[in-house]
Amino acid sequence: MTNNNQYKSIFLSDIHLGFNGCQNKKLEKLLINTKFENLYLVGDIIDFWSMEDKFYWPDGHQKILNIFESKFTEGTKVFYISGNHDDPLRDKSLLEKIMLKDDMYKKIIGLLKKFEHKERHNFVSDKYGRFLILHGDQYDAVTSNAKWLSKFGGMLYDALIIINRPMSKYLKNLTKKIVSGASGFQKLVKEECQKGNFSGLICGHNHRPEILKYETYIYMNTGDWVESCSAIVEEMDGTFKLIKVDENFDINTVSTL
Ligand SMILES: [Mn+2]
Repeated sequence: MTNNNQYKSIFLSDIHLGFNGCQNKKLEKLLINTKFENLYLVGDIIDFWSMEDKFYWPDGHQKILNIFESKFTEGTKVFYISGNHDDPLRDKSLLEKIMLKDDMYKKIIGLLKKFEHKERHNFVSDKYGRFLILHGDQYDAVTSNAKWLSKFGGMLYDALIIINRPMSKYLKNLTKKIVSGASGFQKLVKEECQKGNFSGLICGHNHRPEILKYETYIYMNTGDWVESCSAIVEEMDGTFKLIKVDENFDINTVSTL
């Protein structure tokens, strides 16, 4: 543990529960050792795409949802901001269709329905002002225009992660590069902030954890729980930190804002 373990807010994305590459044990360690008033789930928490290809739902993955539920019962505010892999949560008819397929889906979705759901959330930080929270796939032209290509990239990645981790990391970056192209992401962040009068953006999606400043705009990416095992936290004094659970299950601070 780095310092104290009481946070105002914690931001998690790309957990990919339901995918066998998810490092749920490390996340469990973080969750049971920290307290927080607000929990922001920034998309791709459940990997419905992977579960559709091959149904997978071990107890350890259910346990993560149970921890979220008990934190909620104890008074933590939980905001679920949907991503592309949990897109049934964006579409009622898709959600109803999926619930008919397996009772486990019913159980999972029933639990998630307790939380507040949205695709974009306005977050106010005492120290830095207004932030836009969204998953990030909204900026990924190919994901919305041709879901199959992005899905293919995902499948390729899922297959490779089992064979070779460093290689899969390289390929993930490569497929993301093809998918998102040189989209001028920083320009996009700036435009989005100017449009909505935000100080910055908090997202996930590309599995690259970072805290960046572009001109006066702040960009924070929570990373993922497949490879980086990282989260963004807001301290009680308003400081933001990027934290990471390492191979020894120790929690370290990577960068601070
Ligand atoms: Mn995503």
